Amino acid sequence: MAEKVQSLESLLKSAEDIFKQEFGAPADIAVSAPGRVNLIGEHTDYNDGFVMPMALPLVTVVVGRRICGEIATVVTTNKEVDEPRKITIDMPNPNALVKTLEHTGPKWGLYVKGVISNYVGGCPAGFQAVIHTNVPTGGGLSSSASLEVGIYTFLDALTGSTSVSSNDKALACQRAEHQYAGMPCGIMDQFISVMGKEGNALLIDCRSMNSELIPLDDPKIVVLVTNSNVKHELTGSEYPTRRKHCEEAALLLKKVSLRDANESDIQYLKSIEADEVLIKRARHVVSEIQRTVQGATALKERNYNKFGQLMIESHNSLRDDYEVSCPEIDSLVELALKVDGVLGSRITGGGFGGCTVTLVNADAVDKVIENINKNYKGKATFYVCKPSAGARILKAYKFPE
Ligand code: GAF
Repeated sequence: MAEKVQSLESLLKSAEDIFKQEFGAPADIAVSAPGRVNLIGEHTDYNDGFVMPMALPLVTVVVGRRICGEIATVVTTNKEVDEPRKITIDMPNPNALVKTLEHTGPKWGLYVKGVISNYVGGCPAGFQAVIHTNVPTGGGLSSSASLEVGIYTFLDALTGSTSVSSNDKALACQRAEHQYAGMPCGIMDQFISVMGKEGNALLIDCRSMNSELIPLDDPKIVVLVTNSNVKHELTGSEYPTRRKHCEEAALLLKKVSLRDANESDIQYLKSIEADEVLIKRARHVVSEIQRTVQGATALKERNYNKFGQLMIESHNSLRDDYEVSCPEIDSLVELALKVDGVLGSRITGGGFGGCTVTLVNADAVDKVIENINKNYKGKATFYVCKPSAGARILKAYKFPE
């Protein structure tokens, strides 16, 4: 059986109850920000390429209230993160040019501090907040971006700020992750968490930051997310290395980024006997950008067989050329593809564990789950997901116009 995703209303109610117990007063602000699953376009965002994620019904909720003074007290209910799960932050002086906060404390708190110090809306004062989430931690579904975007949206609700564009909001959250978590991520995860729309995937051009809604609301088709529940601790070191390989390949080709490369550039790399690893990385990125653009057309035409085929090619390229898969994930993809009615399946997110995404006819979902439960060596978790909304303010102060 797929997991029953806790509704936003029920998640919000629990968060508000916990806030009241913790701080002895009701929360008067509430926001939510989703995790994401990427349908196609993996490791292309930091190459200025295209990606096509959708926002998930799995969300991070932040509830709280403003208080007098310059101290923020933030509690997370997530049992999977480091302790302490309650931190206090001296809010940066709103007039200071540089709002750097100390890089100390638990990692989840660094995301919070990163967003506060990169916030470009109004002047956040002191506050109390509870963070409550059902996005699996470290499962490749962007729990970090949903936390960053959740905190940013909370600060918007706290200050009444509406002055910043969605792109700038996503960029501020990306800077928070670069500076405070040391993860040189692309823009995909923050962008979709801000901009997701119900019933649609989003084709994002990571160079121009323009995006196009791609309807994905056919009741006969299901997006099944399968969590391998494994996390090989490689993402931290391997992700920056992949990024470096891409930059090196682009440099050899005298291109701004691999977005500007094509198949003849791969032939050129071979002809100058460039390092085999760089050739493989570049081949993945060049072909994945093409697949993503083709995938968007296929989805618009409701050509799910074509889209599924592109997903399979994407997975093979990520496994063989980009080398970011792992045996558990490969096994989940193979087990899904064995079932009639499965259109495509692939690894999703940064890699080295986490989740797969499978496009499947609605009447075959149970058989996929059954086949995986029977044959997968570990314990998988399943989510049947509909494209959902981006970050939202659920409850706010009334600010004068
Ligand atoms: C992680 C990163 F945060 C994204 O920016 C993206 O590069 C993804 O890995 C791979 O497509 O989620």
